[in-house]
Amino acid sequence: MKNLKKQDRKIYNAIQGELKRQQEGMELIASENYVSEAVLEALGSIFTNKYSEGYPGRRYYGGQEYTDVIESLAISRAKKLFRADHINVQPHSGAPANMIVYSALLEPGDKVLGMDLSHGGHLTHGHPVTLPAKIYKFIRYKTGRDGKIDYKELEKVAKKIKPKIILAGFSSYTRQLDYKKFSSIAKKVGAISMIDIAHIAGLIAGRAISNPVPYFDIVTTTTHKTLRGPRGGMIMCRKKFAKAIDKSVFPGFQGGPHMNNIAAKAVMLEEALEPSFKKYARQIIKNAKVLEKELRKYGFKIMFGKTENHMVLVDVFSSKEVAGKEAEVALDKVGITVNKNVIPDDPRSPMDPSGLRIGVPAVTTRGMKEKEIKKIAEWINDAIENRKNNKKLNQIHKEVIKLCKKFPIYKNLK
Ligand code: DSN
Repeated sequence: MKNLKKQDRKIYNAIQGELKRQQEGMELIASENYVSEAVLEALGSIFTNKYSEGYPGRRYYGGQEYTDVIESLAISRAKKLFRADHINVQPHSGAPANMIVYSALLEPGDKVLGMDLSHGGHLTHGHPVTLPAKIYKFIRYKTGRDGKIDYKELEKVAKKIKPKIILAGFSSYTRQLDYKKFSSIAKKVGAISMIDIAHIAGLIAGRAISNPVPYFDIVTTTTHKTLRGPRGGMIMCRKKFAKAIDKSVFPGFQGGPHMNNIAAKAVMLEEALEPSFKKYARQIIKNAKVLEKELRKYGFKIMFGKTENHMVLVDVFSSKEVAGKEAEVALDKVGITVNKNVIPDDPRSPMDPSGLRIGVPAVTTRGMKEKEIKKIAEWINDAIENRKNNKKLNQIHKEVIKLCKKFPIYKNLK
């Protein structure tokens, strides 16, 4: 970064600080990951200079011979990976991808049945503070005492309210979804079936969990979580929805696609087709299960019964008598990054909820396995229990940095 260093020292210094934070920190935010240096190079490429409204072979401006190459490659690689009929790789991220789908398929006031936020759903699945919830009518389903979605209740509600879309998917739910049930309930009530796989796309791509694409009419995802690509979104759909989705992306919702980002998505998709990505995806699940087992041993209450994906949600308030926010701050002090999170029907406020969401995709990318995960669980427990003991926190922090240095993320970045 010699040009940046010379021209804009303040930004350069912040990037260097962030690099050190990422290298020396234990990243356990379930939605974060580290892209490869090849993905970074594509993202930082001169494709950022180009406007290319439209789609390969039918753009509005000239000079598209290379943008068409990269977007076509991204599409064909994504199709191979997810076996989808149609894919749009232009959405800027997950929230716009969901909004694009709603506006393609719904009229204002139409009903959507989606998962409740505190039960693991996402803000864009109908939380009242969001724009979609102001335009469409969201009715939200929940999980039962056993941590599973109550599909009988879901069917009953669907029959009663007749939603236009039944939406599956989550951002803090840890169990595998029953794709067949979602799809058959949607068919029974004449709804469009949609799933948001943002969190688990990498596990699906790596065949560590089964592929929902054959069961759903519409699939949205981000590209930067378990999939380990640049920040971005994608929409997959059955042929019959392709035209409506493409029109809703452009000109309906977005302007020029971010071609540097699409180039980086294409690089990530090729990486995800490699056999090593399958190993990565399987290791994520092994690591998450070890984390669950260890945290349980230390007395943490595990939500939803268990984990079947890349993360664990714990009720830290009832387990350790510490609020989510305070636990998050204590862990930050030892270089372990997690996020406070609501638990089902949380009695506490969303700004200071009862839970912590802890995910392993990023540490798994570094090469950490069961042995390191056991140590991480021990540090999480120690840091929370000794949150008022600065000496102990400093000692844990030193050990965290030492382990992170053994698993470097970027060997060539300076
Ligand atoms: N912020 C992402 C997550 O952490 O799940 C999704 O919005």
